[in-house]
Amino acid sequence: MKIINARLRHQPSLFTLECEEGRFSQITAQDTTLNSPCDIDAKGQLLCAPFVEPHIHLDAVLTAGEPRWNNSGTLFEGIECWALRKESLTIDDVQQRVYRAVQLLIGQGVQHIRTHVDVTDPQLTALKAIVPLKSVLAPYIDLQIVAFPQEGILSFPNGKALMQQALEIGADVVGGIPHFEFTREYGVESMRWVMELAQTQGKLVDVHCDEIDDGNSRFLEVLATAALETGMGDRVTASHTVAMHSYNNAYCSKLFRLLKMSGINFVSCPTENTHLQGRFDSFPKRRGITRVKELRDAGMNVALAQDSIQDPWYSLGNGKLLRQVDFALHACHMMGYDDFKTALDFITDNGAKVMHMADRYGIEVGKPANFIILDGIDDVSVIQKQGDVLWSVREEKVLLERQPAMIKQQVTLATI
Ligand code: 17E
Ligand code: FE2
Repeated sequence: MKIINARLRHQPSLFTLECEEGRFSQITAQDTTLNSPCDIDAKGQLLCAPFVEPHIHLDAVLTAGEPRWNNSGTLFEGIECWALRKESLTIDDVQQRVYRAVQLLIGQGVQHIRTHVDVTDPQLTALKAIVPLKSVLAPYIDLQIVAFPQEGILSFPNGKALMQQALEIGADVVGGIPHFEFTREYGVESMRWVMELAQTQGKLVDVHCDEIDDGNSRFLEVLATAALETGMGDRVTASHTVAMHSYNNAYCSKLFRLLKMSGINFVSCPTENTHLQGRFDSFPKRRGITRVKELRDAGMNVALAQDSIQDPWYSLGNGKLLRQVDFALHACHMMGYDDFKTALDFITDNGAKVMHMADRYGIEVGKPANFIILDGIDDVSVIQKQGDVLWSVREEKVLLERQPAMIKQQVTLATI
């Protein structure tokens, strides 16, 4: 496969890319625009590595309102609604919804997905439905599965055994939810147990950590200390961490030293947590997003994610990660030109680091020929336009080609 007239991130010239046997074989700078035979003419648009969705709950997608709506908009009512919906899960129900959601994600340029799957279900139905999809969907996406104990590990009957069983069935990552355990002591113990399990089984860790507007929810320090002391480091991810929004600055300053030493990754879900958090506030209402800008500026790895597509926690969502970037830039005060220049990192390279697949990810000779072409010439213009994904290609196979929307008629105010 040959692609001409592509722009690459942070490069001034146009490039020709050649692929063989599913991998990039040559990447060469062009002096001028070419008009030669090719498979894809990128027409000067930005070619970059596919988008990464490092945190979504595929087991719950497209269940909003079933069997009832979340009226308060809190995380806790979401968990109640989901507990009701969980009772009627079947393998087919889960798989059909996953296919529909993954179709949406592919349509928005995503090729790498980490999904949390609730394992606080004695039957483990959702997990058993999703594990086989890893190989079924492999031609289109990479799928990583987190064993996620939605209702707790120590606070749910047989919680530990269910987590262990989930790993045997095929989960890749160990999850946790310390802020939802009955007591602080259970939360701390769950973190110790999760880290030990992951270490002995050679798994990654991704914890829903401090997803609560309680400045006293301080499990992040427990997780980061364990990551540091076990050497698990960047194999560990702290998701949500929204209590950090409510920590006082002095505590946060001390905490950042530990976070940096630990090397852990962060995932923030900006639309989800702005919606779920602040629900017990009157005015002013907290935005409920972790300190994305401050973590990034301190040199830590932060990725953005959607969390939900139309589920008991969040009734909107359409697979579009660029929406998360736009939202985070606003809500986290990252509206400087330098912020825009690297904004796509949040949904590309940073997510790839979270998923521990950086060695198979990126536009480089020898790596899999996976890429997207966006409507825009660089990060700044893609963010400004909210540019569509025009192509998505995986190991030389075209997953998506989109024609930009065409305006049939419009008044002209100026001729530029
Ligand atoms: N479960 C949870 O604990 N938190 C969330 N944000 C979602 C599910 C979507
Ligand atoms: Fe989540």
